[in-house]
Amino acid sequence: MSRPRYHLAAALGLALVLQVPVAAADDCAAGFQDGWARLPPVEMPVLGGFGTLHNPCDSEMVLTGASSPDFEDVQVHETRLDDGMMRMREVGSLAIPAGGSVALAPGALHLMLMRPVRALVAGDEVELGFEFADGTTVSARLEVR
Ligand SMILES: [Cu+2]
Repeated sequence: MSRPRYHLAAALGLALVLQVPVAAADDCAAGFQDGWARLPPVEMPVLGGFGTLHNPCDSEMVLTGASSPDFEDVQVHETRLDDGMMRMREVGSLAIPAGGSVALAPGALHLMLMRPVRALVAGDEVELGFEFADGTTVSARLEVR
């Protein structure tokens, strides 16, 4: 009975290894973790998207945009307190320092997932592709909550 368990552990271990960003200079890539999307409290065609962007590389990475097959449009937004009002505005690009990370969180920097192409309920997963200034892309999954 221990053999199947060993194989399962090996498979899980491999899956974990594959999710760790490779820090080698040649194929260094950004990563995105703990992704989730928040259903609006009232029926609106927009969800907030959150998670943490990681840059394990030796140089700054600049996020230039994101897209999703599950939404007609995805924007990167920041939330600012402006004359006592919380306002959001689109951010054209977002720098992630070398070896650093940037959190996308409610009330701060976030993704605006606009006009879902299908009805979404809590527990669904949506796909996202981040695009960086160096031409690389990083795909991610966000859990709908
Ligand atoms: Cu927004």
